[in-house]
Amino acid sequence: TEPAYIPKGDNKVVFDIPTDYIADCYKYVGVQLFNRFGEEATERIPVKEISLPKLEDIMKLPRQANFSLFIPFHRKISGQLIDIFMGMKTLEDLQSMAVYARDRVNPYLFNYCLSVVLLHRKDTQDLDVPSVIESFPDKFFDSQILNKVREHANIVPIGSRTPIEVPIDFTASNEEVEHRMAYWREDIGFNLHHYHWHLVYPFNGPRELVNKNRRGELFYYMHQQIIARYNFERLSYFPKLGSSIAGRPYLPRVANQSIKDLNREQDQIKADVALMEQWRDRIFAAIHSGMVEDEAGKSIRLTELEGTDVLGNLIESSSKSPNKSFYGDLHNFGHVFLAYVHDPDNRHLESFGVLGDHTTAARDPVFYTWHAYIDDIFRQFKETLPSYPSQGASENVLSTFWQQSDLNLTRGMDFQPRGPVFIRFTHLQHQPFTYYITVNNTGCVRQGTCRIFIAPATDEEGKPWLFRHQRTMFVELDKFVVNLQPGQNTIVRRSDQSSLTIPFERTFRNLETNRPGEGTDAVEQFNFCGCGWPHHLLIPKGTPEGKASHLFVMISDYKYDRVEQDTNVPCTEGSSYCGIKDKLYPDRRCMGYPFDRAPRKGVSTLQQFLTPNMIVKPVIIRFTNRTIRKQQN
Ligand code: CUO
Repeated sequence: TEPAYIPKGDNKVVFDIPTDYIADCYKYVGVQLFNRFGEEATERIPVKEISLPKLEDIMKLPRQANFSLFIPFHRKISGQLIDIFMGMKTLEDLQSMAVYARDRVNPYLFNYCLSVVLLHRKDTQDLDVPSVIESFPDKFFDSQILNKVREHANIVPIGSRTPIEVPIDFTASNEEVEHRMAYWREDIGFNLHHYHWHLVYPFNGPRELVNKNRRGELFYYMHQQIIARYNFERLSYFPKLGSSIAGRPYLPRVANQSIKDLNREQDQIKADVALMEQWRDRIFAAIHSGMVEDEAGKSIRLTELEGTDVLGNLIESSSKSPNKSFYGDLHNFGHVFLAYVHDPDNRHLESFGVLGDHTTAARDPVFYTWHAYIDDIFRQFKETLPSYPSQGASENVLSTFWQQSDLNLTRGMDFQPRGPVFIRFTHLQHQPFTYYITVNNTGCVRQGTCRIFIAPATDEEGKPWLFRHQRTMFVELDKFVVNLQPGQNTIVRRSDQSSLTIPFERTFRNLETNRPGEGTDAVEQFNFCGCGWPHHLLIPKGTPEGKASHLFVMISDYKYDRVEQDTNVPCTEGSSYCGIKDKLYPDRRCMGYPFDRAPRKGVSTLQQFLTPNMIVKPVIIRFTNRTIRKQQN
């Protein structure tokens, strides 16, 4: 009865569907159901009767099972359902198909496929997909919280309800050292960004969905930045942290388990650890020889500019991999092996853990170990590339603190009476700030790209970095084009203009983030726009004493950066980690430039790396352990 998508400006809709569409098990109460939900509806939408395709294969995944794109069988049936949805001739037919499938196929599978399709069909560009957190709050919050929400809704009338507070330190205690990073790993905005990234860049499905400009390289860069940011946060350890909680259906992973050969007939998975080793060895051999072999036995050179992209598709792997049967599916299977570490042969009949699901994978510390390993493989390749050639303070403080925000999660929950119940959760936030950059242009009028990064100033022991270590720690903060007059120029740029972040309201799009009764602002173009680093995590947490950091600014010649295309399109925000929808990646340089490669000979410190178009400023990141309530609009 909740619509699969929401026509703009209305969220009380009920579908009048042909009785054939009601799932067999509920046919006997079909009419009562309509009456029950129809009462509240402000709009009824008739559903057209169409000839329905067979869903048998797709329905082999039970409705109660969890769904994982990493599992080849799930991948196959999701490809089938995406094909069916993409193939519907009109929007009306798609709606009929969606209504029919909704109560038959696995809900996670259904939600994923329909989201991908609404994101990619030409005729659905103005439709809103409910946020995954709203459809499946249990992937983000513990069942105890959700039970409290239900109880509250049952007892307290609309208008008198208060937010349900999510306690800090819900998932573990600080006895577990890894728990000190829970505030970051379990940050809802971060997990939504990661989930969206994979929605926008699916690794299989119809060609036009996978074939996107530099998708393999973006897989490398976006995940490399996650690792760099995670490491920065780790260097900011401060005890007594934590925010939200892990989903209930996932099995825990305890310390010191190791992966074993998988043999799970029910999931159609049989894979040996030795196979992973073989894939790994072949990938390394390819990197060391600078060539990969495609399916026809032809060699493809891993070039300076495109090699990372080829490797990204090969390692992830996506259907753009030049030779899947030989190089395999290393990264995806790493997720699978780790997700089943507690029950590799299904003897306990247990489903996968959080690693099996993009929505939740990044909550597990081992995600960072696995992705750091993947990142190391890319790094080996980058080491083979030539270094970028040489070209010719008052204390800056960034402040971080906790913020509490409210979210309405009740669409994904079935209870009566309806009406919103808010959850109040705690996340990291920083004080807005402004960059003032002085550039001396010794040439004529020209354009440049201003690239801003930040890294910790010292390693975990407080010692100065070797540049070859520090360069992997740089996280991007912003990237934008500047017009430079001859002589001195001052560039003023606000932190909230960052090219990698999207505002809080967009991360949590169409969840009412303001108080009940005060109205919601127009929902933005939000399908693709849901991808983007959450703005509240732009600045790493820092420490109470002030974490010494290096702020790096560089102006590169726009002549070599420019990509000719019309970027006057909606939602170009967040492009650094997400690209721009249906466009080329808006920067011709290798992603991560200038830190993606080993330094030129003789450079062992950051200072030695600097050329006249670069500058480094010391910056302190100071964390204050106070909590601020978000101003409600
Ligand atoms: Cu995003 Cu492994 O690619 O989780």
